[in-house]
Amino acid sequence: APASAQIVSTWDFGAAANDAAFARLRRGGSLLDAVEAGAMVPEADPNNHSVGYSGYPDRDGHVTLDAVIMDDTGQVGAVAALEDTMHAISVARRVMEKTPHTLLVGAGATRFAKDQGFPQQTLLTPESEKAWREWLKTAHYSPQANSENAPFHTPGGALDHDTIGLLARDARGRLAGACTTSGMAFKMRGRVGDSPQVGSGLFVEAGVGGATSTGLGEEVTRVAGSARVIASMRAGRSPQAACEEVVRHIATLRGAAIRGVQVGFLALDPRGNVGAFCLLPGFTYAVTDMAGHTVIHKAASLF
Ligand code: SD4
Repeated sequence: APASAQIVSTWDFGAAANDAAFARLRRGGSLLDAVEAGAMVPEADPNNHSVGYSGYPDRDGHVTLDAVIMDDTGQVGAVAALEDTMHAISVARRVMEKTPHTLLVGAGATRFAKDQGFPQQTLLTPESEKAWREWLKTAHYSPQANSENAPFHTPGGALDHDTIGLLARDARGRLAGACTTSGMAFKMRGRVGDSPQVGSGLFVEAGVGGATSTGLGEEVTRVAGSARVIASMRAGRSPQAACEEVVRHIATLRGAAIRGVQVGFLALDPRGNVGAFCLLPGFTYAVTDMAGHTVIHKAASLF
């Protein structure tokens, strides 16, 4: 099976994540093992300020993590607003495996992770704290539309470090996916984005495909974006056409409200067709083929 597996993930840091995911498959791991291993790479990376350790904090200075993992047999686990555990994806998987629930949030998620023996540590690094203190100087403590975007997205392009969503496929066309993030920088305390919400940040369906999203989560959640991509594929569209359909839908629905906002979708079908589309230029994704070779692609954009 590993011989014809395929891994895709969002952004160009996905290359390192895909390598880790592929290595896990090669060692006999399952698709879930693979996407978890991949997601753990940016989670541990101190230079990535939008996932896991060293993520930018919320407005109150707390780093809070969102993650989801799922396969195409209906298994799913997620955490939102998790604190003090670096590998949110592994806690999400533990929710899936050890609880009767699909989503734990906030203090409950944090306590569950601790009880499960995950190492507890502060996730705020001096560098992230500095960025937050810098932001505090000018920030109004009120939910301003798109202010969270500023550190990441400039008109005409998005920074290449962002939420990671991974999709994996095996030789038989079975699928699994993972998505993990520290959410939008300097978000309101308690804010949960698209990433950990099944159907928004990630969706996987047997025989149809997997889809994941990145960008301003509110614009994805509003339309249950990843579930909508899969619905479009179920209706016969290719992964590419489905990603385009949903981005166009968001643009039509939201009009001027999404000016300067980035949203991107990445999708994979059971035969290995890959699609991606975004609002603004700058969204990249990494595709790793059955030989373990990775190519970074630039997604086409609406604007
Ligand atoms: C969120 N979609 O929390 C995530 C984060 C992200 O650009 O992708 N940021 O809204």
